[in-house]
Amino acid sequence: IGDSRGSSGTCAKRVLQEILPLPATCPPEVLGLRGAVYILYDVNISEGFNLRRDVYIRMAVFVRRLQRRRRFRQVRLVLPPWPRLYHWHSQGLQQTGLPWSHFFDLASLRRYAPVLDYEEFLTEQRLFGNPGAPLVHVAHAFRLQHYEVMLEQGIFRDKFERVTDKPCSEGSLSGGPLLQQAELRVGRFHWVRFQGSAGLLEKLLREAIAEDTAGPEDVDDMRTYALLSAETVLHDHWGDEHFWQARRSMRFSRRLELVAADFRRQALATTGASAGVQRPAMWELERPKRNAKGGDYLCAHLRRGDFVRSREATTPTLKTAAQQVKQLLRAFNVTTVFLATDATPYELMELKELFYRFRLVHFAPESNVQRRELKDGGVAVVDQLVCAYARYFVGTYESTFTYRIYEEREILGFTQASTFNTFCKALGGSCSRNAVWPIVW
Ligand code: GFB
Repeated sequence: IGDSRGSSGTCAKRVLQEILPLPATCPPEVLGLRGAVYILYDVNISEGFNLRRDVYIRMAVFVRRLQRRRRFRQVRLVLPPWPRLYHWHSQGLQQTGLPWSHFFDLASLRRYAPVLDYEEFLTEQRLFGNPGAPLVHVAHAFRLQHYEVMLEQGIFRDKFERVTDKPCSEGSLSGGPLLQQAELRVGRFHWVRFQGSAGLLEKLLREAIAEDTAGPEDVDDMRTYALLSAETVLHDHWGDEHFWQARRSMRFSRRLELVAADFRRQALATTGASAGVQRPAMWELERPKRNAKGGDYLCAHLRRGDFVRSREATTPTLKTAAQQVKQLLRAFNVTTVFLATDATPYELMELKELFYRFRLVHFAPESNVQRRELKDGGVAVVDQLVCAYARYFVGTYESTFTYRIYEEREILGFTQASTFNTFCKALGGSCSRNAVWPIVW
């Protein structure tokens, strides 16, 4: 922020101390926000937590690259508050509009890409965008949608096309306020057919900026854009080192890590050291390795819920899943299985009976206070973090929840054979397997 002498320094110090209102002499350049471009994004409401994590990576890799361009040196990716997701069933919990800091270590994310939690964005807007204004102006909102026909003469081309472009009267959109945030007001709204990777978004943004910028003096203004249905955008290069850097930077929040570590120690007698997992304090210090051993337990991620109906052909019954796990327990000469699942309490009881003679461990918050603190999303993260340290892991076919556990174990240094395993519909017979996407350093 510079030195603390003079009016700018004083002003910066006051911002840091969060003393409001700011003096009129505190311009955006004090915090290096001149010409800042804020990118808001959201994901179709029906998408689950773990696909949203993948969409984040697409956006983070894009924004990190964009930052290298002169015009976008001050770009910031605004993390969309988590809406109440379809899979978060528990009643009586406040599960709407959760910040990313609830789940992730923002300092770690920020060492990869310039991201802001939504509240941080609002603070910057209120301090420097239009101080005192209750509403935040979003210059353009783009709702992305797929082309009806993807291939042109058999070829997939990166392209986009604005279908409609209209001013938003009173800034409102059909279907409610942008990102469910009442203070956002949209200048122009566009439907955009979009096909291609995140890099193509730069062109879309440049076009919008060029339309908004009346003259060179405008270039320093702060501007905000929104990309809606961002899941339409593809990775620039899926699974390359940039993907993995962004993925490694997605460390979970310290609080969730601690809950998982306590549980692993108490219920499964496993610590990082006993599992042969050394995790540096910062993701940047991680190095390739394949020597993690894992705790004295296997982990099974058994996806139930909507999968039982919508993926009946590939999702095992409770009985056939239990048969497969018991076979693994015998093969590894291990007696404990940790079960991560979205099964109903009734299904869980049935599973416990099926594991008669073995030890079945399942994580549940130890009190209502902890349940309120973690919420459904936090409980699911703890499940993932416990599976990440298991001797052997088996997951559900085509579940992104399972895929994120594969990735976590790749980062922690497990062998591929102990990680990339998939439940079969039944023991024996043909079996669809998940793809193997090993880590790239
Ligand atoms: O994460 P997710 O997108 O994975 O959605 P899929 C599944 C959600 O269900 C998780 C809960 O985010 C959790 O809230 N859940 C699933 C679990 N497994 C567990 C578990 O082991 N423990 C806990 N605590 N919670 C997608 C869906 O699911 O599959 C889409 O999001 C769609 O709606 C698609 O159905 C086919 O990839 O498994």
